[in-house]
Amino acid sequence: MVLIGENINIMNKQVKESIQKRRKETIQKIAIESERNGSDYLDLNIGPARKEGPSLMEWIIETVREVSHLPLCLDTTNIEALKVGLEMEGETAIINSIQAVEERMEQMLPLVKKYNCKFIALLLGKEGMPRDENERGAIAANFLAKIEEYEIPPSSAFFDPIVLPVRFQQEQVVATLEFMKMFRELFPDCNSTCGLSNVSNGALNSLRGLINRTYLVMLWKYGMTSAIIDAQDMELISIIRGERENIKDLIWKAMEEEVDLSGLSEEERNYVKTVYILQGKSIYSDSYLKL
Ligand code: THG
Repeated sequence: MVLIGENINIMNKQVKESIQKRRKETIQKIAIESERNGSDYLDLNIGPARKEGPSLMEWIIETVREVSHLPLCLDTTNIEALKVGLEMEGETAIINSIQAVEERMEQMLPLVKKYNCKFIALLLGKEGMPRDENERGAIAANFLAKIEEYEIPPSSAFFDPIVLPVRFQQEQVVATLEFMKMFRELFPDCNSTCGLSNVSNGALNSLRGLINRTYLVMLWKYGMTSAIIDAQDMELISIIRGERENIKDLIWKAMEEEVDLSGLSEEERNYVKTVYILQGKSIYSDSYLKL
């Protein structure tokens, strides 16, 4: 599983300030820590970057390159900024992301071709958010046809089925799982990824790590090949790296059958209860662990 550290993100207050004042320290600290914790890529999320997008992209890549050699995931909707990043990083970069809208695909797939880079194919079509797993499948099939039209290898695409918050859209969390269940069979040569932390947005801070970790292990069972994650969550990284096999096995088991909670540790019970929430078997509430 390819892990992309999400922490250099303009939505974070300190990162935003660091970018506005062009002060390298915060960003470099995050880059070093994300690499040390085991990230494979760093996501550089500079948002729409309407002002000075290209110079901002150049500055932030130079800033990160002074302290880390990890490959980069260029997270911006600003095409001019993206081009600067691709000139600097070439085929090691991942474009984050290309929306499944004709205009965006036709604008951006030639860049994938030119730089021979990878890209995230966001399953957000012209009608907006897909409603269920079948709409996700239809958008993905259409996207793959475009990719083939441009003679881009399907393995360069990381399909992102869009992860939404369980607190507000529990049925969509289930739909994304259902889509992933079909994915390997429908798109065997393609990669997949997601913005994992979206799933716990708005949930109690004390629950976020647990929800994120459980959901990623569930998506992993269905063959997800990558995720954009909180690189400060060492527990998440150690589970994915195979250092907590008991937790992984328990989550995979709870996905298939009713697990007897008596005799489990509190940590294990919490993982099992979270599986049932993310499968839609129990309804989410902030106090679900206490029920
Ligand atoms: N798919 C793709 N790219 C993405 C996303 C996606 N990039 C951005 C985002 N979604 C993934 N990255 C993050 C980064 C941070 C958080 C969530 C997703 C996050 N941050 C904290 C919070 O909101 O509480 C802190 C930020 C703040 O201070 O507000 O949750 O889905 N392809």
